[in-house]
Amino acid sequence: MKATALANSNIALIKYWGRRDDELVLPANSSISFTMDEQLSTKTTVEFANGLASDDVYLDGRKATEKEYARVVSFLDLVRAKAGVKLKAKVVSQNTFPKSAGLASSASGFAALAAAASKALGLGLDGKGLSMLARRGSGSASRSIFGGCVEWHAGKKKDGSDCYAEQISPPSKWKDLRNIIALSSMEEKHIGSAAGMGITAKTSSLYAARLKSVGKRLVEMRKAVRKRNFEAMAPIIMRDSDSMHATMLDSWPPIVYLNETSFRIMREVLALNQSKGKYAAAYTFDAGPNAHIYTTAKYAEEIKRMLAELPGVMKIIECKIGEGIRFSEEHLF
Ligand code: 2P0
Repeated sequence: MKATALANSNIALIKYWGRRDDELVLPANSSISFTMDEQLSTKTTVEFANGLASDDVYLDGRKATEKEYARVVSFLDLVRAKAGVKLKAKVVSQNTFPKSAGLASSASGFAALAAAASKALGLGLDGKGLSMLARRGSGSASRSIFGGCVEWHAGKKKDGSDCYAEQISPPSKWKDLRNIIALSSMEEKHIGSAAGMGITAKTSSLYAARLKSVGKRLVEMRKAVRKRNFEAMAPIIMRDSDSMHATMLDSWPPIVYLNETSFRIMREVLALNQSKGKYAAAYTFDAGPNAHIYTTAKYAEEIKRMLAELPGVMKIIECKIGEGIRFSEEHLF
């Protein structure tokens, strides 16, 4: 009753920020992302066994903190309930990148955990079922089940049965696309995503306007993805990130994830596009200050050189578009 799965992180083009149901993790709007390559991945081994008195959780070579442990155990409880078993589990998980560096480790983390735990208990879930399960651990994890370009449907039903992710374009169609990541902070975020989006939904007067405009951007983004038209995608990507961060700043107390380096990078990307006379690149930021610059292979070196010269940029990672979850026989214990 042991299984190992790998999942990669994903970076949204149309963001998820706000829920219609906290318990079931149902988002207020649909979102669209690209799954990253193996540089941003999590490998997780889960074993359910007789004789374990309690769950045992290790992350990146150390025992999980109390908070991490509680989150993993409540997720394992969901999987156990589905399988009708009471067995405790040992979980060992390894990230290829620093946790909480704003690189969406919970997306790859809960996607890998959902895949490994459900396989270990023989649940036999398909991609849709896995994305619905992963969603309960972390909303964005539902998208990391699949590779390429992925849409997570918000759905309308109260029970969440129409709320799942699916691939809308395979990674093979995006060989030329890059996400150049500029890390400008390794600190933990000052407020977690779940708490942050709750505050925004409750207090920001811009939030309702964002939900309205997201609907339009989703329609345009699906069309641009279908046509593989990066130039059409770029302004939508930037404006959706700006819209989300505006509602964060409009929250009370205000939520501010971006730092001086983030704003500097926004200006540099806009200037680059201006100088090329076209959309060569698009910035986007999650719940953290690190920049994700979507671009094509042609401009990757130029953008990396630009970033390397900026004060505050600590590390640059060039990611390609990656695959969804994989299973492995090379267990972590
Ligand atoms: C997204 N984010 O669509 C949005 C955009 C962040 C901004 O889903 O706090 O990585 O670890 O549960 O799951 C962030 O959510 O955050 C997220 P935690 P998670 O990707």
